[in-house]
Amino acid sequence: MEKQLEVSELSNSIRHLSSDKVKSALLVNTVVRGKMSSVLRSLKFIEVPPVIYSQITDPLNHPVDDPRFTYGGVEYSLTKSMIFHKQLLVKNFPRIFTFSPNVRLETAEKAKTGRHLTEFTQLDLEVRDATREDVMKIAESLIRESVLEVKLFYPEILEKRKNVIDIPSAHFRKYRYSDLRDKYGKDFEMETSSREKQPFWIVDIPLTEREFYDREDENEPGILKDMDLIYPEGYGEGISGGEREYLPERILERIKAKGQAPSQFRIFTEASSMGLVPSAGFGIGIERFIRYICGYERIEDVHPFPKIPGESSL
Ligand code: ASN
Repeated sequence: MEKQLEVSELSNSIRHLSSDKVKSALLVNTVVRGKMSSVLRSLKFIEVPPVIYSQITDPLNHPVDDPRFTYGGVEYSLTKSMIFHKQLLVKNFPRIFTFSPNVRLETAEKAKTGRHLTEFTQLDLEVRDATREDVMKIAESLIRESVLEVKLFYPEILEKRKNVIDIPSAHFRKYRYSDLRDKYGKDFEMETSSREKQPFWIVDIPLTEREFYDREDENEPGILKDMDLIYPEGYGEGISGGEREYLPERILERIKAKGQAPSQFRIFTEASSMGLVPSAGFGIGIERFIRYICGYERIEDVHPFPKIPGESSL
């Protein structure tokens, strides 16, 4: 018999969904999603529907269980990110966004970080002919405008979040990946996150640390034109994105360089030979952003039905 929620776990789950923390988080969630949509609409983005399952999805750069199922004799995965669908769409629709539900069955030890849910939503966007710097500006304005909106509607939620209220109107600081790693060693990301007071960018991430689809810098082989946004005060990573590889022969090379089987990405590589366009984009994890705004220790307090790595959930 497969495991099911125990009665005590069920009553904890029911208690959790009516907690004050979840209530505040849902208020912030409503404001943030509304504001992000309206900022993007004003920038002439169109909203596309999410893809929940597909024959192709993001391979990610770290191991997770891959929930697959067969339907009509065809094997599908649940979406880990809509990166490939964004690259296909952006050819016809130059500015797109979607609130994309993702499932990533992380290993149980990820529960310790306080920032991993195995089911979450990212606001995923892509812009045709854009540079990394163009989309970084969009991300900064989404964050700033959302915080201002939360402050307007629910100032009491931000009462103890002085650093959030002070989010700068100028650009966030930018660090090169190699500089931080040289200075702080292996755990540089969390180390810097704990030291900083404001969100900051990490740029120029090495090719070995990322998926095959981010574009290599022509002037700096081995380094990608990509970025992560890291929240301060130890909240960790909140956005990742970059410029994309769009040339079919280079996509294939990059898949092979990662030691991945090209057959796994056949649909995408075939689609790429029908013509992709240059683009840049990113995804911002909604629950992580709300956790940072609300100042919660653990991400599960953001969601009424949190899926915690390794745990049985409602
Ligand atoms: N959404 C991210 C991007 O656009 C990819 C990801 O979530 N892994 O780069």
